[in-house]
Parts: sequence; C-alpha cells; structure tokens
Amino acid sequence: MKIHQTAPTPNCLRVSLFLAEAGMEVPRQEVNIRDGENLSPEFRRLSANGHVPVLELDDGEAICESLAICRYVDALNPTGLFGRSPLEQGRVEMWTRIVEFQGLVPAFQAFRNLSGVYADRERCVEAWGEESRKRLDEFLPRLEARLGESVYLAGDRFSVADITAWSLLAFMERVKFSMAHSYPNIERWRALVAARPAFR
Ligand SMILES: N[C@@H](CCC(=O)N[C@@H](CS)C(=O)NCC(=O)O)C(=O)O
Repeated sequence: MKIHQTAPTPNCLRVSLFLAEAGMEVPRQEVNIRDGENLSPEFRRLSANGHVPVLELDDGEAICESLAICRYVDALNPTGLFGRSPLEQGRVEMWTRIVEFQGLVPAFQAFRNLSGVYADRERCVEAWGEESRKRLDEFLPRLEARLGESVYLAGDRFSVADITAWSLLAFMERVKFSMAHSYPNIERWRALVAARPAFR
C-alpha cells in the first residue's frame, strides 16, 4: 500500500491522524498539488476525484476520498473511531458530516476563492470566498456549543469526527484564518486531543 498525499493539507492530515490512531505505518508519496502534479493524466487515472489523498493498493486499485480511506483502514484494522454502538455510529457520522459540510468546505472555498492559488484550474469568485469565510465564522459558535455539552464531538469517546474538526482548525491556523472570538470549549477540547499520542 502507498498513500499519495500533500502532507499539510487537511484531508491528508485527516488520513495521517487516522492511520496514527490505528497504529498503521503506510509509505507516502508526496504530490505537489500547487504545481499541479495532481492534474497529470497519470494522477487522474489513479485518483477518481483528481485529488489527494489517494491510497494505492498493492494490486494497483486506488481509493480516494479521505473518509473512504479511513473506512478502508478501519475495516482492515478496527479502531472504534467510527463508533461502537449503533447510536455512537450515528452520532459520529452526524458530527463528521456537520464539521465537513459546515466547516471544512466553507474553509476550503474561502481560501481557494480569496487566495486564487488554484486559479490555474478553476474560476475564482471573490464574493463566494467572502461569503464562505462568513459561513465558517458562523459555524464556530456551533462547534463551541457542542463542545460545551460533550467531552468529544460525538460523545464521551474520541472519534473520526474529532479528527475532522482538528483538521479544520489546523487548516485555519495554517492559512491564517483567525477566530473572531475566543472559544473556551474548543480550547478545552483542543488541549485534550493534542495530548493523544497520535497527535503529538
Ligand atoms: N472530499 C475529498 C477532498 C480532497 C481534496 O479537496 N484534496 C485537496 C487537498 S486537501 C486537493 O487535492 N486539492 C488539489 C486541487 O484542488 O487541485 C477528500 O475528503 O479527500
């Protein structure tokens, strides 16, 4: 197996953290997405969505989509990070999707449309970038409220939903999207997650 990745990007980080939690070592191949290496015909043949991360299996089959890779890893080596009981599984899925659709996607859209870093491959719309940035700001109080009532996002146990939220906050820091307010519950949760061996 081999992972094609661009190490600091949030979806690659999500997979790396999941693998670390699962205690699995997988060789990595760095792809320079800023230089458009993922636009080459060879990469497009490998990755159904044209993006990193991609997990290439030994028989040549490839799985892209970060969460699909995590699911595959979990099926090989059960982690419990997708939840254990039916209720926990439902909650983990719910919070993962909430953070992804209401946090990560606006953050990506804001960054891409405001910075124009991928203007070689997509039409950038500044107004969409500004709106996405506002939506991201509007999401953070919801995250704060949830972490005020629950130790981890999906309940008392750490899960892939927390890995997703961590990746969002790491991305915000990396692209210098500062938070408009201080969020004590998010900070409490962040310190708890940062202490996990996989996150050190
Ligand atoms: N939904 C996909 C998104 C993958 C994605 O957006 N990857 C970004 C890096 S985080 C990428 O490859 N960007 C290059 C491009 O847009 O050309 C996943 O979860 O893996």
